[in-house]
Amino acid sequence: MFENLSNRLQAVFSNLKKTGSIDEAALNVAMRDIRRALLEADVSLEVVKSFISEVKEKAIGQEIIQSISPSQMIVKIVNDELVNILGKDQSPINIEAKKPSSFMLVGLQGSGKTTSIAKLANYISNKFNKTILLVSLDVNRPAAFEQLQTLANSIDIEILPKKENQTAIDIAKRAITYAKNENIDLVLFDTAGRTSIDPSLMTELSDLEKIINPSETLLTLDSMTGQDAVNVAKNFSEKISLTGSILTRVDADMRGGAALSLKIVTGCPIKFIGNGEKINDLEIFHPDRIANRILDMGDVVSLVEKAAENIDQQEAEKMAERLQQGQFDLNDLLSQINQMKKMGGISSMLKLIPGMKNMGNNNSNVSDDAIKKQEAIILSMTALERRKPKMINSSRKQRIAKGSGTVVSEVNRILKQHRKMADMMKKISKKGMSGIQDLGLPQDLSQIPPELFKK
Ligand SMILES: Nc1nc2c(ncn2[C@@H]2O[C@H](COP(=O)(O)OP(=O)(O)O)[C@@H](O)[C@H]2O)c(=O)[nH]1
Ligand SMILES: [Mg+2]
Repeated sequence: MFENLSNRLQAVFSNLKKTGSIDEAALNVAMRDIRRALLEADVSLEVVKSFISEVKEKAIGQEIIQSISPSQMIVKIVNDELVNILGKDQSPINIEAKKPSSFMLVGLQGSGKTTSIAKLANYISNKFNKTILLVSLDVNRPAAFEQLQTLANSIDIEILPKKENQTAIDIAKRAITYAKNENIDLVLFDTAGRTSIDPSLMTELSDLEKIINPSETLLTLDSMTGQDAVNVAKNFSEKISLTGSILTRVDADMRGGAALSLKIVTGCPIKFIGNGEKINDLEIFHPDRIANRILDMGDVVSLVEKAAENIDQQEAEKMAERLQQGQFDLNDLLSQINQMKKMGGISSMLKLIPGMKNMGNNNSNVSDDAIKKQEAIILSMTALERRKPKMINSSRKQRIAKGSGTVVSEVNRILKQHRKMADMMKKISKKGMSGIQDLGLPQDLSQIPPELFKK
């Protein structure tokens, strides 16, 4: 999978590298080539558009990091955006504690349901040591049961025996009762498919969903069908509550467009990929590893990550120096908020100030909403206001509140917080640590701006 895309993207980067410095024209050429490469990989147009605009925006707004070349920076941006559209984090499967827990596999005929059920059963029984029951609910297709039975035997996993003239609903009920009696951990239901999206199939599946109450409803999709797979996924996700998908036949798919489009178009994460016909040909879907496979530039990506960490460190040290000198204006508060976001809490920052190493506590949880608000408030101030907060009178406060979508009391709160922190910094810089006691403030410095630490 992804061979062509991979080659195309690498060509784009080697061209960029030759260009040396990257101006807007060079960036536009690169973006045009990336767009073409994605479209040729059969990535959905919607996804291509958002991909390009994200990458472009980030490339333009990017702070310059010395020691990193612009083309390396763009590799990193493209990498991050690939991870992003692939779904960011790996989505684990949800095997509930209750017994039995159930998974339902759905999808069109021939998409790989039965094969994937067996692969999944094999994976889960090996990895989680669970007792598993396989159930075939496909009563339409001749030999559907036998196909699953052969697979079940080959991996030594139990299958619910066949009973003539039962409907899918009857079988599902029988399976649940059986699993309860036999103390089975997990029941995997293989459902019937159709050659195309069909209302009667959807009705059957949603009836089954009610009876089975699955903790995972996984849609199998043939990745070779590209954008058709994405449309199928869209259709299914409108009718039943999917928890994820299994993309099959990626071993035969040269383009990879479905993988790159699915998450954004359907909102549903890819959980596994099937990369062959054999029982072990199932892979957990890791967006970062797949992105790495596509770009094949892992060394550049980690180089840029390291350099960015260094920059954060340098910024934090600069700030610590200012704090020590008792300078602390709203710009400092703003960059402190930013640092906190990156570094995970004020405690990690205070560690950089001599004598404060032990002041940090566990309060490193930063509420995103509170932080966003505080940021918005400070950003709505003029440069002068940020340097001289004292000049912020009530009409200015009103303007700032309006500009940041907050209310005056919230502006007041952050000004008060800033004053407290600035006072404290001044005391500390004059008197060292004993200054803290003088202020009657809690020893625990990280409690100073409480809004920042609400969970
Ligand atoms: N190459 C390859 N073939 C697969 C994969 N998954 C399923 N198949 C094949 O696709 C065909 C249909 O699969 P099946 O599980 O019967 O589909 P179902 O109708 O959805 O149950 C079978 O021949 C499988 O061997 C895969 O990941 N890679
Ligand atoms: Mg089948």
